[in-house]
Amino acid sequence: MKKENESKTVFVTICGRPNAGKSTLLNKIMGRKVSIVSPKAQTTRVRVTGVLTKNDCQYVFLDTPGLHKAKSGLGQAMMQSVSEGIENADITLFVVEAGDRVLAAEKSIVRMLRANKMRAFLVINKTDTVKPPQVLETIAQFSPLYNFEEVIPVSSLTGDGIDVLLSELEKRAEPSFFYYDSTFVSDMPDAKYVCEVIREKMLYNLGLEIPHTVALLADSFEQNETLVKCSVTIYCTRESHKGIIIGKGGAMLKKISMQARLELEEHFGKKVFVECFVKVKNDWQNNSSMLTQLGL
Ligand SMILES: Nc1nc2c(ncn2[C@@H]2O[C@H](COP(=O)(O)OP(=O)(O)OP(=O)(O)O)[C@@H](O)[C@H]2O)c(=O)[nH]1
Ligand SMILES: [Mg+2]
Repeated sequence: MKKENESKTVFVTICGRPNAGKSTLLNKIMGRKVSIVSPKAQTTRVRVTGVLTKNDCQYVFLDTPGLHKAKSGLGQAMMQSVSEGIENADITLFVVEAGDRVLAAEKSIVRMLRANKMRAFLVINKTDTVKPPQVLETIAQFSPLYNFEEVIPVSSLTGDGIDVLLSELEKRAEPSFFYYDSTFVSDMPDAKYVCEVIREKMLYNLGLEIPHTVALLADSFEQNETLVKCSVTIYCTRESHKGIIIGKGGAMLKKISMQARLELEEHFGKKVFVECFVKVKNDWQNNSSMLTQLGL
């Protein structure tokens, strides 16, 4: 543990509209995957911490769910986690997609920032997808919304601008002891990470509705030097969804599990055996004990 006079820390919350690329940004900063990513909105459901220690600076990042109008207990808990994340940050990264226009989600974030007089950077993401004049247009759209301390264009795909972002954040770090060991990366338990990777594969393989109405919980998780064994229950809300998730002769579930297994073997550096069961649990999104079990 470093002494206070030689180390510094900055707490950074990443927020923005669904699909702005917040989790991709965190993964790029970390140089590894800590938070799942997909082209579908509302991929991230719970806050994910990523801790990066570079020399004498510890950056503690919090990835949050995309801001949207909550329609269920799940949505409300997700939105609550965004405002708590903002309240606890030294700096909030307000992530927008290059080429986007201001919508209700951005206005809500601005209200949260104002309410707490939070310091914030405007981060224009996905600069690889537009021409430079469009980046300027996006800055012109969003920068009047708040008194941003910095406006930083980045591409979370190519890594462009990430070094500038980190150096501006480092300038805001305060002298303190390290809150986490310098090798610490993420607070997500392994069993939860397995569920998240499976959910990510569901987001890629199933249509729009089903992945948003599933919840995954690990029933068991064991590992030794060479093998990870995990049993997971996928809760869905309708019998018809269960059939689609399992697929003809189990083909869909097999495909999802196989894709997850390959990625998890890379992640853990050992063989992975995942067993998935699908169960119907009506209206779990409004079941408080289920939400607690999911970490919300
Ligand atoms: N081309 C390009 N694509 C990006 C970039 N950043 C993210 N994406 C893509 O944008 C999509 C959404 O990325 P996520 O990181 O899941 O977005 P998010 O903001 O975390 O979304 P939620 O968790 O749903 O709020 C994915 O398909 C990413 O691959 C970028 O800089 N360039
Ligand atoms: Mg996300």
